[in-house]
Amino acid sequence: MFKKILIANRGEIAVRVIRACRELGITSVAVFSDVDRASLHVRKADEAYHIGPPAAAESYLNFSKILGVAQLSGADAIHPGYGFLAENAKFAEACAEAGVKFIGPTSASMEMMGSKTRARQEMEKAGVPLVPGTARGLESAEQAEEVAARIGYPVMLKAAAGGGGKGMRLVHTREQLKSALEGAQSEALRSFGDGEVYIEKAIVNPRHIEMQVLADEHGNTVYLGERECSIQRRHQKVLEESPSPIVGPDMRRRMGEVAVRVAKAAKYTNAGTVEFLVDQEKSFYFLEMNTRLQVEHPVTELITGLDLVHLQIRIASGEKLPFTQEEVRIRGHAIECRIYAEDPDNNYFPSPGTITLLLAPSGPGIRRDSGMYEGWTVPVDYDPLLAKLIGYGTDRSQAISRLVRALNEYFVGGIKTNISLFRRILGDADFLAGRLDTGYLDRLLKTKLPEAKGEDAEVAAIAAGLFAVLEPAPAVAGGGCSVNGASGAMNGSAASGWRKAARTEALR
Ligand code: MV4
Repeated sequence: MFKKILIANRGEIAVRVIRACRELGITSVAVFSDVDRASLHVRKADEAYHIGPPAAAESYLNFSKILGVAQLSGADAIHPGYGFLAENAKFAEACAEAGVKFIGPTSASMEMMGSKTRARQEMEKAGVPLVPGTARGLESAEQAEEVAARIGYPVMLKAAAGGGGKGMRLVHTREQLKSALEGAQSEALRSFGDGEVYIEKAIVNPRHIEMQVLADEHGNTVYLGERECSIQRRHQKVLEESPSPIVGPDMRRRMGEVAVRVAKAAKYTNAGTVEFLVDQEKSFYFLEMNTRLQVEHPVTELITGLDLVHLQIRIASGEKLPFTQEEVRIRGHAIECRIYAEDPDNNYFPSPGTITLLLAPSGPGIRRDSGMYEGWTVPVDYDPLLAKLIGYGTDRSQAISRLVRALNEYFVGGIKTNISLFRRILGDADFLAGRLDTGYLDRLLKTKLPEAKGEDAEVAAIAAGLFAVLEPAPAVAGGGCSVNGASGAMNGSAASGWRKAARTEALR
Protein backbone atom coordinates (compact mmCIF):
# COMPACT_ATOMS: atom_id res chain seq x y z
CA MET A 1 0.00 0.00 0.00
CA PHE A 2 1.18 3.56 -0.73
CA LYS A 3 2.74 5.58 2.08
CA LYS A 4 2.23 9.03 0.57
CA ILE A 5 -0.15 10.31 -2.13
CA LEU A 6 0.04 13.65 -3.92
CA ILE A 7 -3.39 15.07 -4.80
CA ALA A 8 -2.93 16.96 -8.07
CA ASN A 9 -6.10 18.98 -7.72
CA ARG A 10 -7.89 21.58 -5.59
CA GLY A 11 -11.32 22.42 -4.16
CA GLU A 12 -13.85 19.91 -2.88
CA ILE A 13 -12.41 16.90 -4.73
CA ALA A 14 -8.96 17.47 -3.24
CA VAL A 15 -10.55 17.60 0.24
CA ARG A 16 -12.44 14.39 -0.61
CA VAL A 17 -9.28 12.50 -1.60
CA ILE A 18 -7.32 13.84 1.39
CA ARG A 19 -10.04 12.45 3.68
CA ALA A 20 -9.75 9.02 2.02
CA CYS A 21 -5.96 9.10 2.49
CA ARG A 22 -6.37 9.98 6.18
CA GLU A 23 -8.81 7.07 6.65
CA LEU A 24 -6.33 4.68 5.01
CA GLY A 25 -3.40 5.97 7.08
CA ILE A 26 -1.72 7.43 4.00
CA THR A 27 0.14 10.77 4.20
CA SER A 28 -1.48 13.36 1.91
CA VAL A 29 0.43 15.96 -0.10
CA ALA A 30 -1.44 19.01 -1.43
CA VAL A 31 -0.29 21.37 -4.15
CA PHE A 32 -1.57 24.94 -4.40
CA SER A 33 -1.30 28.04 -6.55
CA ASP A 34 -0.93 31.60 -5.21
CA VAL A 35 -4.70 32.13 -4.80
CA ASP A 36 -5.22 28.76 -3.10
CA ARG A 37 -2.73 29.29 -0.30
CA ALA A 38 -5.52 29.57 2.32
CA SER A 39 -7.87 27.04 0.73
CA LEU A 40 -9.42 24.12 2.56
CA HIS A 41 -7.47 21.34 0.84
CA VAL A 42 -4.20 23.00 1.85
CA ARG A 43 -5.39 23.25 5.43
CA LYS A 44 -6.43 19.60 5.60
CA ALA A 45 -3.45 17.97 3.88
CA ASP A 46 -0.50 16.63 5.88
CA GLU A 47 1.93 18.48 3.60
CA ALA A 48 1.40 21.31 1.10
CA TYR A 49 3.62 22.67 -1.67
CA HIS A 50 3.26 25.93 -3.60
CA ILE A 51 3.42 25.28 -7.33
CA GLY A 52 2.97 28.71 -8.93
CA PRO A 53 0.66 31.47 -10.14
CA PRO A 54 -3.13 31.02 -10.49
CA ALA A 55 -3.12 30.16 -14.22
CA ALA A 56 -3.76 26.40 -14.46
CA ALA A 57 -1.06 26.00 -17.12
CA GLU A 58 1.43 27.41 -14.60
CA SER A 59 0.14 25.29 -11.70
CA TYR A 60 -2.43 22.46 -11.66
CA LEU A 61 -1.77 21.52 -15.31
CA ASN A 62 1.99 21.82 -15.09
CA PHE A 63 3.54 18.33 -15.37
CA SER A 64 7.04 19.27 -14.24
CA LYS A 65 5.86 21.27 -11.22
CA ILE A 66 3.58 18.47 -10.03
CA LEU A 67 6.09 15.70 -10.69
CA GLY A 68 8.72 17.89 -9.06
CA VAL A 69 6.64 17.99 -5.85
CA ALA A 70 6.05 14.23 -6.09
CA GLN A 71 9.80 13.71 -6.20
CA LEU A 72 10.58 16.32 -3.50
CA SER A 73 7.91 15.00 -1.13
CA GLY A 74 8.62 11.33 -1.82
CA ALA A 75 5.03 10.64 -2.88
CA ASP A 76 4.64 7.16 -4.33
CA ALA A 77 1.34 7.86 -6.08
CA ILE A 78 -0.66 10.73 -7.55
CA HIS A 79 -4.45 11.10 -7.45
CA PRO A 80 -5.57 13.50 -10.23
CA GLY A 81 -9.16 14.04 -9.07
CA TYR A 82 -11.35 15.17 -12.00
CA GLY A 83 -10.67 17.88 -14.59
CA PHE A 84 -7.08 19.24 -14.87
CA LEU A 85 -4.83 16.24 -15.65
CA ALA A 86 -7.29 13.46 -14.74
CA GLU A 87 -7.76 12.30 -18.38
CA ASN A 88 -4.39 13.39 -19.75
CA ALA A 89 -2.71 10.31 -21.23
CA LYS A 90 0.65 12.07 -21.51
CA PHE A 91 0.57 12.92 -17.81
CA ALA A 92 -0.24 9.32 -16.91
CA GLU A 93 2.78 8.28 -19.02
CA ALA A 94 4.98 10.93 -17.36
CA CYS A 95 3.98 9.53 -13.95
CA ALA A 96 4.94 6.02 -15.03
CA GLU A 97 8.29 7.29 -16.33
CA ALA A 98 8.88 9.12 -13.03
CA GLY A 99 8.15 5.91 -11.10
CA VAL A 100 5.04 7.43 -9.46
CA LYS A 101 1.79 5.42 -9.67
CA PHE A 102 -1.04 7.29 -11.43
CA ILE A 103 -4.27 6.47 -9.58
CA GLY A 104 -6.47 5.88 -12.61
CA PRO A 105 -6.50 3.98 -15.92
CA THR A 106 -3.54 3.42 -18.25
CA SER A 107 -2.68 5.99 -20.88
CA ALA A 108 -3.68 3.42 -23.54
CA SER A 109 -7.25 3.24 -22.16
CA MET A 110 -7.41 7.03 -22.00
CA GLU A 111 -6.21 7.36 -25.60
CA MET A 112 -8.76 4.86 -26.88
CA MET A 113 -11.63 6.70 -25.18
CA GLY A 114 -10.26 10.17 -25.87
CA SER A 115 -10.95 9.80 -29.61
CA LYS A 116 -14.73 9.43 -30.03
CA THR A 117 -14.30 7.73 -33.44
CA ARG A 118 -11.64 5.33 -32.18
CA ALA A 119 -13.93 4.52 -29.24
CA ARG A 120 -16.84 3.87 -31.63
CA GLN A 121 -14.70 1.58 -33.79
CA GLU A 122 -13.64 -0.46 -30.74
CA MET A 123 -17.18 -0.55 -29.35
CA GLU A 124 -18.57 -1.68 -32.73
CA LYS A 125 -16.14 -4.63 -32.56
CA ALA A 126 -17.28 -5.36 -28.99
CA GLY A 127 -20.94 -5.47 -30.07
CA VAL A 128 -21.86 -2.45 -27.95
CA PRO A 129 -25.09 -0.64 -29.03
CA LEU A 130 -24.14 2.61 -30.81
CA VAL A 131 -26.23 5.48 -32.10
CA PRO A 132 -26.58 4.85 -35.89
CA GLY A 133 -23.94 6.84 -37.81
CA THR A 134 -20.28 6.59 -38.85
CA ALA A 135 -17.38 5.36 -36.72
CA ARG A 136 -14.90 7.38 -38.77
CA GLY A 137 -14.54 11.00 -39.77
CA LEU A 138 -16.57 12.17 -42.80
CA GLU A 139 -14.54 12.47 -46.03
CA SER A 140 -16.93 14.81 -47.89
CA ALA A 141 -20.27 16.61 -47.79
CA GLU A 142 -21.56 14.04 -50.31
CA GLN A 143 -20.73 11.21 -47.92
CA ALA A 144 -22.42 13.14 -45.08
CA GLU A 145 -25.56 13.60 -47.19
CA GLU A 146 -25.61 9.92 -48.11
CA VAL A 147 -25.27 8.77 -44.48
CA ALA A 148 -27.80 11.37 -43.25
CA ALA A 149 -30.33 10.17 -45.87
CA ARG A 150 -29.82 6.60 -44.62
CA ILE A 151 -30.10 7.31 -40.86
CA GLY A 152 -32.67 10.10 -41.13
CA TYR A 153 -32.71 13.68 -39.88
CA PRO A 154 -32.11 15.32 -37.50
CA VAL A 155 -28.44 14.33 -37.35
CA MET A 156 -25.64 15.31 -34.97
CA LEU A 157 -22.20 16.27 -36.30
CA LYS A 158 -19.49 15.62 -33.68
CA ALA A 159 -15.78 16.35 -33.40
CA ALA A 160 -13.81 13.11 -32.88
CA ALA A 161 -11.55 14.98 -30.44
CA GLY A 162 -14.51 16.69 -28.73
CA GLY A 163 -16.62 15.53 -25.82
CA GLY A 164 -18.80 16.99 -23.12
CA GLY A 165 -20.84 18.82 -25.74
CA LYS A 166 -17.89 20.67 -27.29
CA GLY A 167 -17.78 20.54 -31.09
CA MET A 168 -21.33 19.28 -31.65
CA ARG A 169 -23.84 20.52 -34.24
CA LEU A 170 -27.49 19.51 -34.64
CA VAL A 171 -28.61 19.52 -38.31
CA HIS A 172 -32.29 19.31 -39.24
CA THR A 173 -32.28 19.37 -43.05
CA ARG A 174 -30.14 18.35 -46.06
CA GLU A 175 -29.81 22.02 -47.11
CA GLN A 176 -28.01 22.89 -43.84
CA LEU A 177 -25.68 19.88 -43.86
CA LYS A 178 -22.80 21.03 -46.10
CA SER A 179 -22.20 24.36 -44.31
CA ALA A 180 -22.73 22.76 -40.89
CA LEU A 181 -20.07 20.15 -41.74
CA GLU A 182 -17.58 22.80 -42.89
CA GLY A 183 -18.27 24.82 -39.73
CA ALA A 184 -17.88 21.81 -37.47
CA GLN A 185 -14.61 20.75 -39.13
CA SER A 186 -13.03 24.22 -38.88
CA GLU A 187 -14.23 24.64 -35.26
CA ALA A 188 -12.82 21.20 -34.36
CA LEU A 189 -9.48 22.04 -36.00
CA ARG A 190 -9.38 25.36 -34.11
CA SER A 191 -10.49 23.96 -30.74
CA PHE A 192 -8.81 20.55 -30.67
CA GLY A 193 -6.13 20.67 -33.38
CA ASP A 194 -8.00 17.80 -35.03
CA GLY A 195 -10.66 18.52 -37.68
CA GLU A 196 -12.11 15.00 -37.78
CA VAL A 197 -15.94 15.15 -37.64
CA TYR A 198 -18.30 12.19 -37.68
CA ILE A 199 -22.10 11.92 -37.88
CA GLU A 200 -24.80 10.27 -35.76
CA LYS A 201 -28.56 10.15 -35.84
CA ALA A 202 -29.70 12.75 -33.29
CA ILE A 203 -31.62 11.21 -30.42
CA VAL A 204 -34.26 13.85 -29.69
CA ASN A 205 -34.71 14.81 -26.03
CA PRO A 206 -32.61 11.93 -24.74
CA ARG A 207 -31.89 11.10 -21.16
CA HIS A 208 -28.24 11.13 -20.15
CA ILE A 209 -27.71 8.06 -17.97
CA GLU A 210 -24.24 6.84 -17.05
CA MET A 211 -22.99 3.62 -15.46
CA GLN A 212 -20.22 3.55 -12.86
CA VAL A 213 -17.66 0.80 -13.50
CA LEU A 214 -14.73 -0.37 -11.43
CA ALA A 215 -11.92 -2.69 -12.60
CA ASP A 216 -8.86 -4.00 -10.77
CA GLU A 217 -5.54 -4.88 -12.44
CA HIS A 218 -6.32 -8.60 -12.35
CA GLY A 219 -9.16 -8.69 -14.91
CA ASN A 220 -12.10 -8.20 -12.53
CA THR A 221 -14.64 -5.61 -13.70
CA VAL A 222 -17.98 -4.71 -12.10
CA TYR A 223 -20.72 -2.12 -12.54
CA LEU A 224 -22.04 -0.22 -9.52
CA GLY A 225 -25.34 1.13 -10.75
CA GLU A 226 -26.36 4.07 -12.90
CA ARG A 227 -26.66 7.81 -12.41
CA GLU A 228 -29.36 9.99 -14.01
CA CYS A 229 -27.51 13.09 -15.26
CA SER A 230 -30.10 14.68 -17.55
CA ILE A 231 -30.41 17.86 -15.50
CA GLN A 232 -27.69 19.91 -17.16
CA ARG A 233 -27.21 23.53 -18.18
CA ARG A 234 -24.88 24.19 -21.13
CA HIS A 235 -23.42 20.69 -20.73
CA GLN A 236 -22.65 21.36 -17.07
CA LYS A 237 -24.40 18.89 -14.79
CA VAL A 238 -26.40 20.56 -12.01
CA LEU A 239 -28.23 17.74 -10.22
CA GLU A 240 -27.57 13.99 -10.44
CA GLU A 241 -29.34 11.07 -8.84
CA SER A 242 -29.15 7.32 -8.42
CA PRO A 243 -31.02 5.14 -9.18
CA SER A 244 -32.53 6.71 -12.31
CA PRO A 245 -36.34 7.05 -12.03
CA ILE A 246 -36.76 5.01 -15.23
CA VAL A 247 -34.19 2.23 -14.74
CA GLY A 248 -35.48 -1.00 -13.22
CA PRO A 249 -33.46 -4.10 -12.22
CA ASP A 250 -33.58 -5.68 -15.69
CA MET A 251 -32.53 -2.50 -17.56
CA ARG A 252 -29.82 -1.89 -14.92
CA ARG A 253 -28.39 -5.36 -15.52
CA ARG A 254 -28.46 -4.94 -19.30
CA MET A 255 -26.82 -1.48 -19.18
CA GLY A 256 -24.33 -2.69 -16.58
CA GLU A 257 -23.30 -5.67 -18.68
CA VAL A 258 -22.78 -3.41 -21.70
CA ALA A 259 -20.73 -1.00 -19.56
CA VAL A 260 -18.54 -3.89 -18.39
CA ARG A 261 -18.08 -4.95 -22.04
CA VAL A 262 -16.98 -1.39 -22.85
CA ALA A 263 -14.49 -1.39 -19.96
CA LYS A 264 -13.07 -4.78 -20.93
CA ALA A 265 -12.73 -3.71 -24.59
CA ALA A 266 -10.69 -0.73 -23.35
CA LYS A 267 -8.63 -2.92 -21.00
CA TYR A 268 -9.85 -0.45 -18.42
CA THR A 269 -8.55 -0.38 -14.83
CA ASN A 270 -9.67 1.71 -11.82
CA ALA A 271 -12.86 3.82 -11.64
CA GLY A 272 -14.58 4.90 -14.85
CA THR A 273 -17.98 5.87 -16.19
CA VAL A 274 -19.74 4.71 -19.36
CA GLU A 275 -22.15 7.34 -20.67
CA PHE A 276 -25.35 6.36 -22.49
CA LEU A 277 -28.06 8.20 -24.34
CA VAL A 278 -31.50 6.75 -23.60
CA ASP A 279 -34.39 7.43 -25.97
CA GLN A 280 -38.11 7.71 -25.27
CA GLU A 281 -38.50 3.93 -25.80
CA LYS A 282 -35.77 3.32 -23.15
CA SER A 283 -33.32 1.97 -25.75
CA PHE A 284 -29.79 2.91 -24.72
CA TYR A 285 -26.75 3.73 -26.83
CA PHE A 286 -23.08 4.06 -25.92
CA LEU A 287 -22.05 7.70 -26.02
CA GLU A 288 -18.53 7.95 -24.53
CA MET A 289 -16.47 6.75 -21.61
CA ASN A 290 -15.08 9.08 -18.93
CA THR A 291 -11.71 7.78 -17.76
CA ARG A 292 -11.76 9.45 -14.35
CA LEU A 293 -13.58 9.62 -11.02
CA GLN A 294 -16.54 11.95 -11.55
CA VAL A 295 -17.92 14.88 -9.60
CA GLU A 296 -21.10 12.89 -8.93
CA HIS A 297 -19.41 9.78 -7.49
CA PRO A 298 -21.00 10.36 -4.02
CA VAL A 299 -24.49 9.30 -5.19
CA THR A 300 -23.08 5.90 -6.20
CA GLU A 301 -21.19 5.65 -2.92
CA LEU A 302 -24.37 6.29 -0.93
CA ILE A 303 -26.56 3.72 -2.70
CA THR A 304 -23.88 0.99 -2.74
CA GLY A 305 -22.23 1.74 0.63
CA LEU A 306 -18.83 1.63 -1.14
CA ASP A 307 -16.04 4.20 -0.89
CA LEU A 308 -14.90 4.72 -4.49
CA VAL A 309 -11.76 6.67 -3.55
CA HIS A 310 -10.62 3.97 -1.10
CA LEU A 311 -11.23 1.42 -3.89
CA GLN A 312 -9.32 3.52 -6.45
CA ILE A 313 -6.30 3.68 -4.13
CA ARG A 314 -6.48 -0.05 -3.29
CA ILE A 315 -6.77 -1.01 -6.98
CA ALA A 316 -3.82 1.22 -7.91
CA SER A 317 -1.74 -0.46 -5.19
CA GLY A 318 -2.41 -3.82 -6.90
CA GLU A 319 -5.20 -5.17 -4.72
CA LYS A 320 -8.02 -7.26 -6.20
CA LEU A 321 -11.65 -6.08 -6.01
CA PRO A 322 -12.85 -7.17 -2.53
CA PHE A 323 -16.29 -8.18 -3.87
CA THR A 324 -17.96 -9.82 -6.86
CA GLN A 325 -20.76 -8.44 -9.04
CA GLU A 326 -23.27 -10.63 -7.21
CA GLU A 327 -22.32 -8.98 -3.92
CA VAL A 328 -23.05 -5.44 -5.18
CA ARG A 329 -26.29 -4.21 -3.63
CA ILE A 330 -28.20 -1.05 -4.56
CA ARG A 331 -30.18 0.35 -1.62
CA GLY A 332 -32.06 3.62 -1.21
CA HIS A 333 -31.91 6.75 -3.29
CA ALA A 334 -29.37 9.60 -3.47
CA ILE A 335 -29.60 13.02 -5.10
CA GLU A 336 -26.70 15.45 -5.48
CA CYS A 337 -26.92 19.23 -5.89
CA ARG A 338 -23.82 21.00 -7.20
CA ILE A 339 -23.50 24.25 -5.25
CA TYR A 340 -21.86 26.82 -7.54
CA ALA A 341 -20.72 30.37 -6.83
CA GLU A 342 -22.98 31.60 -9.62
CA ASP A 343 -25.67 34.29 -9.69
CA PRO A 344 -29.02 32.88 -10.91
CA ASP A 345 -30.26 36.47 -11.28
CA ASN A 346 -27.39 37.29 -13.60
CA ASN A 347 -27.36 34.47 -16.11
CA TYR A 348 -25.45 32.21 -13.71
CA PHE A 349 -22.25 34.23 -14.15
CA PRO A 350 -19.57 33.29 -11.61
CA SER A 351 -19.90 35.20 -8.34
CA PRO A 352 -16.50 35.18 -6.58
CA GLY A 353 -15.84 36.98 -3.34
CA THR A 354 -15.40 36.40 0.39
CA ILE A 355 -17.78 34.12 2.28
CA THR A 356 -18.86 36.34 5.18
CA LEU A 357 -21.23 33.83 6.81
CA LEU A 358 -21.64 30.09 6.27
CA LEU A 359 -24.49 28.11 7.79
CA ALA A 360 -24.07 24.54 6.52
CA PRO A 361 -26.70 21.78 6.76
CA SER A 362 -26.22 18.35 8.29
CA GLY A 363 -28.62 15.91 9.98
CA PRO A 364 -30.13 12.60 8.86
CA GLY A 365 -29.31 11.56 5.28
CA ILE A 366 -27.25 14.63 4.43
CA ARG A 367 -23.71 14.52 3.02
CA ARG A 368 -21.75 17.61 2.16
CA ASP A 369 -18.51 17.46 0.13
CA SER A 370 -17.30 21.02 0.42
CA GLY A 371 -14.21 23.04 -0.43
CA MET A 372 -15.35 26.26 1.24
CA TYR A 373 -15.32 27.76 4.74
CA GLU A 374 -16.47 31.01 6.38
CA GLY A 375 -13.92 33.72 5.67
CA TRP A 376 -12.53 32.00 2.55
CA THR A 377 -12.34 34.01 -0.64
CA VAL A 378 -13.67 32.22 -3.74
CA PRO A 379 -11.07 32.79 -6.47
CA VAL A 380 -12.08 33.86 -9.98
CA ASP A 381 -9.47 31.63 -11.60
CA TYR A 382 -11.15 28.21 -11.48
CA ASP A 383 -14.46 26.40 -11.89
CA PRO A 384 -16.88 27.95 -9.36
CA LEU A 385 -18.00 24.64 -7.79
CA LEU A 386 -18.11 25.29 -4.04
CA ALA A 387 -19.60 22.10 -2.65
CA LYS A 388 -21.90 19.18 -3.33
CA LEU A 389 -24.96 18.64 -1.16
CA ILE A 390 -26.22 15.07 -1.32
CA GLY A 391 -29.50 13.85 0.18
CA TYR A 392 -29.97 10.15 0.86
CA GLY A 393 -33.15 8.29 1.77
CA THR A 394 -34.75 4.84 1.61
CA ASP A 395 -36.65 6.07 -1.45
CA ARG A 396 -36.68 9.04 -3.82
CA SER A 397 -39.29 11.04 -1.93
CA GLN A 398 -37.38 10.74 1.37
CA ALA A 399 -34.17 11.81 -0.39
CA ILE A 400 -36.01 14.81 -1.86
CA SER A 401 -37.58 15.86 1.45
CA ARG A 402 -34.22 15.65 3.23
CA LEU A 403 -32.52 17.64 0.48
CA VAL A 404 -35.21 20.37 0.57
CA ARG A 405 -34.87 20.56 4.36
CA ALA A 406 -31.07 20.81 4.06
CA LEU A 407 -31.20 23.44 1.31
CA ASN A 408 -33.35 25.59 3.59
CA GLU A 409 -30.65 25.31 6.24
CA TYR A 410 -27.90 26.28 3.78
CA PHE A 411 -26.82 29.90 3.90
CA VAL A 412 -23.74 31.29 2.14
CA GLY A 413 -23.36 35.02 2.86
CA GLY A 414 -21.16 37.45 0.92
CA ILE A 415 -21.42 35.74 -2.49
CA LYS A 416 -24.24 34.60 -4.75
CA THR A 417 -24.93 30.87 -5.17
CA ASN A 418 -27.33 28.72 -7.18
CA ILE A 419 -28.97 27.26 -4.06
CA SER A 420 -32.33 28.83 -4.98
CA LEU A 421 -32.32 26.88 -8.27
CA PHE A 422 -32.51 23.58 -6.43
CA ARG A 423 -35.59 24.67 -4.50
CA ARG A 424 -37.26 25.23 -7.87
CA ILE A 425 -36.16 21.90 -9.33
CA LEU A 426 -37.05 19.84 -6.24
CA GLY A 427 -40.51 21.37 -6.16
CA ASP A 428 -41.17 21.03 -9.90
CA ALA A 429 -43.92 18.61 -11.02
CA ASP A 430 -41.90 17.19 -13.93
CA PHE A 431 -38.91 16.56 -11.68
CA LEU A 432 -41.07 14.97 -8.99
CA ALA A 433 -42.64 12.70 -11.62
CA GLY A 434 -39.20 11.77 -12.98
CA ARG A 435 -40.10 13.30 -16.35
CA LEU A 436 -36.52 14.28 -17.26
CA ASP A 437 -34.41 14.65 -20.37
CA THR A 438 -31.41 16.77 -21.38
CA GLY A 439 -33.71 19.67 -22.25
CA TYR A 440 -35.43 19.68 -18.84
CA LEU A 441 -33.50 22.51 -17.20
CA ASP A 442 -33.63 24.79 -20.25
CA ARG A 443 -37.42 24.39 -20.24
CA LEU A 444 -37.67 25.03 -16.49
CA LEU A 445 -35.52 28.18 -16.69
CA LYS A 446 -37.63 29.51 -19.57
CA THR A 447 -40.75 29.45 -17.41
CA LYS A 448 -40.97 32.57 -15.25
CA LEU A 449 -41.22 32.42 -11.49
CA PRO A 450 -44.90 32.74 -10.45
CA GLU A 451 -45.64 36.44 -9.84
CA ALA A 452 -46.86 37.24 -6.30
CA LYS A 453 -50.56 38.21 -6.42
CA GLY A 454 -52.89 40.23 -4.18
CA GLU A 455 -51.96 40.26 -0.47
CA ASP A 456 -48.80 38.23 -1.20
CA ALA A 457 -47.68 41.03 -3.52
CA GLU A 458 -48.18 43.54 -0.71
CA VAL A 459 -46.22 41.42 1.77
CA ALA A 460 -43.49 40.94 -0.82
CA ALA A 461 -43.32 44.70 -1.42
CA ILE A 462 -43.00 45.42 2.31
CA ALA A 463 -40.32 42.76 2.71
CA ALA A 464 -38.45 44.10 -0.32
CA GLY A 465 -38.67 47.64 1.06
CA LEU A 466 -37.39 46.44 4.45
CA PHE A 467 -34.61 44.60 2.73
CA ALA A 468 -33.60 47.66 0.75
CA VAL A 469 -33.40 49.66 3.99
CA LEU A 470 -31.74 46.96 6.09
CA GLU A 471 -29.53 45.55 3.40
CA PRO A 472 -25.84 46.43 3.94
CA ALA A 473 -23.86 48.06 1.10
CA PRO A 474 -24.55 46.41 -2.29
CA ALA A 475 -21.05 44.86 -2.32
CA VAL A 476 -22.07 42.56 0.49
CA ALA A 477 -25.06 41.11 -1.32
CA GLY A 478 -27.06 38.51 0.47
CA GLY A 479 -28.12 38.61 4.06
CA GLY A 480 -30.56 36.50 6.03
CA CYS A 481 -33.96 37.92 6.81
CA SER A 482 -37.15 36.35 8.04
CA VAL A 483 -40.00 36.76 5.62
CA ASN A 484 -43.57 36.71 6.95
CA GLY A 485 -42.52 34.91 10.13
CA ALA A 486 -40.91 31.90 8.47
CA SER A 487 -37.27 32.24 9.36
CA GLY A 488 -36.15 31.20 5.94
CA ALA A 489 -32.52 32.18 5.57
CA MET A 490 -31.93 33.33 2.02
CA ASN A 491 -28.80 33.24 0.00
CA GLY A 492 -27.38 36.15 -1.95
CA SER A 493 -29.27 35.40 -5.13
CA ALA A 494 -32.67 35.57 -3.39
CA ALA A 495 -31.55 38.82 -1.76
CA SER A 496 -30.79 40.42 -5.10
CA GLY A 497 -34.33 39.46 -6.20
CA TRP A 498 -35.71 41.33 -3.19
CA ARG A 499 -33.52 44.32 -3.90
CA LYS A 500 -34.79 44.39 -7.49
CA ALA A 501 -38.38 44.14 -6.24
CA ALA A 502 -37.71 47.03 -3.83
CA ARG A 503 -36.35 49.09 -6.70
CA THR A 504 -39.35 48.32 -8.94
CA GLU A 505 -41.71 48.89 -5.99
CA ALA A 506 -40.06 52.26 -5.31
CA LEU A 507 -40.44 53.16 -9.00
CA ARG A 508 -44.21 52.56 -9.01
C1 MV4 B 1 -25.94 13.34 -28.58
C2 MV4 B 1 -27.24 13.76 -28.21
C3 MV4 B 1 -28.28 13.39 -29.03
N1 MV4 B 1 -28.06 12.63 -30.14
N2 MV4 B 1 -25.75 12.60 -29.68
C4 MV4 B 1 -23.67 15.98 -25.31
C5 MV4 B 1 -22.27 15.94 -24.82
C6 MV4 B 1 -21.74 14.62 -25.18
N3 MV4 B 1 -21.76 13.76 -24.01
C7 MV4 B 1 -22.64 14.05 -26.23
N4 MV4 B 1 -23.89 14.75 -26.02
C8 MV4 B 1 -25.00 14.41 -26.71
N5 MV4 B 1 -24.86 13.68 -27.82
C9 MV4 B 1 -26.80 12.23 -30.43
N6 MV4 B 1 -26.58 11.46 -31.50
C10 MV4 B 1 -27.38 14.51 -27.01
C11 MV4 B 1 -26.26 14.78 -26.25
C12 MV4 B 1 -26.41 15.43 -24.96
C13 MV4 B 1 -26.84 16.71 -24.84
C14 MV4 B 1 -27.11 17.42 -25.98
C15 MV4 B 1 -27.57 18.69 -25.81
C16 MV4 B 1 -27.73 19.26 -24.55
C17 MV4 B 1 -27.43 18.55 -23.45
C18 MV4 B 1 -26.97 17.29 -23.56
C19 MV4 B 1 -26.65 16.56 -22.44
C20 MV4 B 1 -26.23 15.27 -22.58
C21 MV4 B 1 -26.09 14.69 -23.84
